Amino acid sequence: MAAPGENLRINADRLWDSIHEMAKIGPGVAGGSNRQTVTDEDGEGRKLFARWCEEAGLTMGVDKMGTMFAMREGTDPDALPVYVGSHLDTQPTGGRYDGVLGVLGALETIRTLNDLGIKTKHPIVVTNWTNEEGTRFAPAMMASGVFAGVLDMEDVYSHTDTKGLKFGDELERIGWKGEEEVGARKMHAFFELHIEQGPILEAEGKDIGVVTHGQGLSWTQVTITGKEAHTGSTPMPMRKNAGLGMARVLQLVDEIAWSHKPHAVGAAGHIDVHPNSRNVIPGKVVFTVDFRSPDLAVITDMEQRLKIGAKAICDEMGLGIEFEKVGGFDPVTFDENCVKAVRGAAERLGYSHRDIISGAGHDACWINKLYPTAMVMCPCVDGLSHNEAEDISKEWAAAGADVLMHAVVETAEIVE
Ligand code: HGY
Ligand code: MN
Ligand code: MN
Repeated sequence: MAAPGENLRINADRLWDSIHEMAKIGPGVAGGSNRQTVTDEDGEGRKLFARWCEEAGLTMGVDKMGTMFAMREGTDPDALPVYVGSHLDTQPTGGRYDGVLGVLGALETIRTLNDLGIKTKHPIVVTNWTNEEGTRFAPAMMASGVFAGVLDMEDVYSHTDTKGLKFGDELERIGWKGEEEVGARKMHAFFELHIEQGPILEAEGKDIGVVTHGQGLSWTQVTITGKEAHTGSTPMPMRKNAGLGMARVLQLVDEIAWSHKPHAVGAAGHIDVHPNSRNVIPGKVVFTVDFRSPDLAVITDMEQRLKIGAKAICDEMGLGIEFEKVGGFDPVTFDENCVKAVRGAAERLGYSHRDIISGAGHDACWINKLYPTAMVMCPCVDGLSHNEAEDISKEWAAAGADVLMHAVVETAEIVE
């Protein structure tokens, strides 16, 4: 397949303006974003994205998980489309670029092809996957997981947020539950642009990450039960302190992850304490342990040691403990040809680059199970993400979107 020439570049100002226009919807309190999945803010962001797609002449389809597919026709209607995109939902204290750069970078490809009147054999479909973050409703990468056949739609429809609202009801309430069967669409390939969310590219002065692999993820929800009692009048030997049990288990989580250095990581980001009252000893705590590694055997070892060690801690303290697997996927190896298209694009465009393993999970990790898939990464300041101070430069955004466009256009085959 002929690669486009090095002068084919996106419009960096237009991309940058679109990202910051989107950031006005569901703003965080500190300059980032709080556009959590299937909230009214998510609905507003979807409306803006849909308007931009219409202005770019794209045909919109929405599936039963609310994922948005905006298609630019190819010259060969029988050719499977090249899909390209990411997610518009954010963390509660998220940044402006996580996911958004990938969706709007994909849209910028279309806008640039339209400007130049470039046609491709394969259609190109810009995609906004529903609920990539998994923060309001677990698990992460929910819609792409249903699309890939690894999650059950009726089951995830019933998943609730901390207020007891159901995902399926909320998707319907914001008016974005589509008609299309999830997974019915067939792809020629899928590409995703994403900020690195780690420190490597910036530290090494690289413009582009050529993502060859993605590390695996395991989410185990742990429930520890003790006994509510007065924090003042209950003698220490009589306490059944679920909060203390959790503290000792979290120390164990840290030790387990460190035992597999340098790549494995472990922490708990979600913690609910009951009744969470200043003068009541916690009777119940619910928290999610997030383990990750590029090596599946390491993930399995960490899960097993968590269960054995946490059970021993709770037995010794007279506490109850339950475990529930609430999310996870195996380490990912992306498609060689798609990775080559990304690497070749970075070289052709003169961007410094290095191969990299994705530390975070992405929709591409699930789609890679079905179709040839690869990712492009750009640096982010101090490697910071899932924080309102998340930041990138316009130049990094443009480099990433240039490489994304070249990989997509080469794979979609330019028609002279
Ligand atoms: O959890 C993840 O890795 C992704 O940011 N949802
Ligand atoms: Mn993301
Ligand atoms: Mn994220």
